[in-house]
Amino acid sequence: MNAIEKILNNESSKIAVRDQYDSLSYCELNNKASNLSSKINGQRNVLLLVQPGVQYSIGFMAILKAKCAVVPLSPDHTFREWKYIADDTEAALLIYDKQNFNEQLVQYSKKSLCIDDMNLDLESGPNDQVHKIQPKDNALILYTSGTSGKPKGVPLSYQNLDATIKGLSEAWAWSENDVILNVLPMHHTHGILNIFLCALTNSALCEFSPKAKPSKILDKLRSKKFTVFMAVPTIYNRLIQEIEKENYNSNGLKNDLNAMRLMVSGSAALPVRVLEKWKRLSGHFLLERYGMTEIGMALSNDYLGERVAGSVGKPLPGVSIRLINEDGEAIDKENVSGEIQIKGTNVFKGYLNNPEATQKSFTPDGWFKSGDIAFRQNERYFIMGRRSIDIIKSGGYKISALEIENCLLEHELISEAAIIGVEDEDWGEKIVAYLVVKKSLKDQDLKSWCKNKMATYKVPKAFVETSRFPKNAMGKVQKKELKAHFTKINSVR
Ligand code: MLC
Ligand code: AMP
Repeated sequence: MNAIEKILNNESSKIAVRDQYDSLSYCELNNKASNLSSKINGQRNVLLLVQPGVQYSIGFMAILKAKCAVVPLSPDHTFREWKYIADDTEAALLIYDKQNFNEQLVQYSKKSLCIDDMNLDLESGPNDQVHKIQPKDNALILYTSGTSGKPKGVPLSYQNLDATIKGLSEAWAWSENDVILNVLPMHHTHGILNIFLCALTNSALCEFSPKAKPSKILDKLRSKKFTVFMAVPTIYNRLIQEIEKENYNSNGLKNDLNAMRLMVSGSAALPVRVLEKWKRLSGHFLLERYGMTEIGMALSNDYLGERVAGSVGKPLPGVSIRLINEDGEAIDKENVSGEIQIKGTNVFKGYLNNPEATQKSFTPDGWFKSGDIAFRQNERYFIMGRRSIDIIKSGGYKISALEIENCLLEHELISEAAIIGVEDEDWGEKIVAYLVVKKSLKDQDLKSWCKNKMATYKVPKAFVETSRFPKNAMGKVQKKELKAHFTKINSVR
């Protein structure tokens, strides 16, 4: 049975999802989702703008039960960003909650439903017959930043989701006894696929605690109620800082955390320094894995076997990986770096409405080109960086330099803009804007201006004004030089 089919047909009285307000069993979740789905029928792609939690879970499953694709929107985005996705997916319906009510978006949407206003407690759902899926149908459309500026829609079929969920379930030994704490946003792969859908496929319990502060996460983890936790490196780094600040007793902490069977890090490179500190403080050797919106998960350290610091491990079940050199040839030797390319049922078919980007992203023989550079040692992969300087990973979010540059150029006083990602202990990479301006601008004014146009996590953390950019003979901005310049001016300060 397909993983999602398993969730949609689970009638058990075991608790499936919990948040600070409510909890639902699998049976209750499916009944409510069935009731809501009867209001959705006939739409194709449905926008879901609901706070991570129980209501989000109902909305998500209802959309699938109505045989539509879920298009999750981030509560942190601006109307402009939502509108882009609404237009690109030609979504005919928006499901939102009161907390995220946005008049402009509701007015813009052809049809909208406020999930909080609906009575979903009918005796049984109108659709509560056995729910069947078509493996090749799209279940989910996620948006990811690209090198070309505008975010790209990534349609994921039931088959794609099933491949990653089953691969992770086997590799990480998921079971119905698992209880996972979910602190991640619910519009990206890590939160949706690795946490939410893996937990529910395995009849486990997923507890949502969105945007929890490090102290709250630590309290929860120490409660001994959870068996699995997954986060991005920034979150582990902040937990370490909290432990050090509060002077936790290390033995006590280790004891409190020994109910956890698995702690995973992913979405960005985990610095070995963070891995080692976390191991010393918590007793857990973080399991690092590698994935991407377009492919779900591809590589993982062993759950039971040896985990290697700095490595993202070996291919997950059903995933084929190869490294390709600059001449497009497969590398068969160890310790030689090349681009990671991926094949498998987990890999999506192509970007939404974007055949050109799709064609560029696959080789003629069907391998997906990740743009990430790695080498292999003792059959394990080590990520070295990305092919494009214009793709930045900050706190686990992928951010396109070009998207921010294009936006900054709309400012009447900015004549040129170059965005770079500079190494940062907290964010992994921090966004910095270099600007050529017609008149000097205050950082605070620029930040406020940006916040009207883009999610705050995309807003540059620093602005540097300059009279001209270093460019090569072709007129291309030399971003490596800007990075070196930023490092230099900050080491002097
Ligand atoms: C928040 N801010 C960020 C940011 N997150 N800035 C840069 N990068 C980020 N990631 C902004 C805030 O809006 C705020 O702006 C300021 O920085 C300080 O915020 P904060 O309170 O310190 O941040 P917080 O809200 O606690 O969020 C930090 C975080 C969050 C790490 C919890 O960024 C997060 O949840 N990241 C996970 C992203 C994720 O799930 N990625 C998976 C992608 S899937 P201001 O101006 O208001 O002060 C994928 C595939 C795979 O990658 O392999 O998994
Ligand atoms: P996204 O497009 O948001 O899904 O991000 C996918 C990208 O995150 C990958 O292409 C990598 O660059 C990066 N990534 C994910 N996991 C890791 C990891 N463990 N180490 C380094 N980079 C990672």
